[in-house]
Amino acid sequence: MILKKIQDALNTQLNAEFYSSYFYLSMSTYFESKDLQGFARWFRVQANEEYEHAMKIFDYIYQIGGEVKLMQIDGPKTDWESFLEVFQDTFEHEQKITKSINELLDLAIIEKDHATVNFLQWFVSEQVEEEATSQQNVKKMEMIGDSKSGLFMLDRELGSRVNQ
Ligand code: OFO
Repeated sequence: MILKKIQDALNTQLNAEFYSSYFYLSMSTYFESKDLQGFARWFRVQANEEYEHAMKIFDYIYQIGGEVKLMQIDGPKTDWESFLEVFQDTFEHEQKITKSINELLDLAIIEKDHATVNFLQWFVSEQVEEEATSQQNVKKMEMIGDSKSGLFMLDRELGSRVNQ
């Protein structure tokens, strides 16, 4: 039987993943409005991935006999000072998510909830990848600077991202 504090923490993480999806969808709409369809596509795929992360937690809570509690999802930021800022926000957000996954894992370890410790391993690996990718995107945007052709090339590159 699932411990109430683990269930609550999983539900909080579930909400964070739904928020992530909403946050990235907001970035996607921002780039649509700037006619950067490749960037819009990349963030839309990212939003889909975050939804999948949320549903992994959703399914797991039921699998272990718990109860899913859906909570209000905060409204995401909808405008940015620059394209670079969007990518910086992405990296910063992923660092926050890593921290919350680690805290959840710490709790599962303290509570000796081995099933949840095992379940969270996938998220630990995923966060290494998510942070690396978002940091690479920031670096690429910094290299591009004010170059329109660089922006066009990166838009084309990111636009080739497909749903996994
Ligand atoms: Fe971005 O990995 Fe889930 O939140």
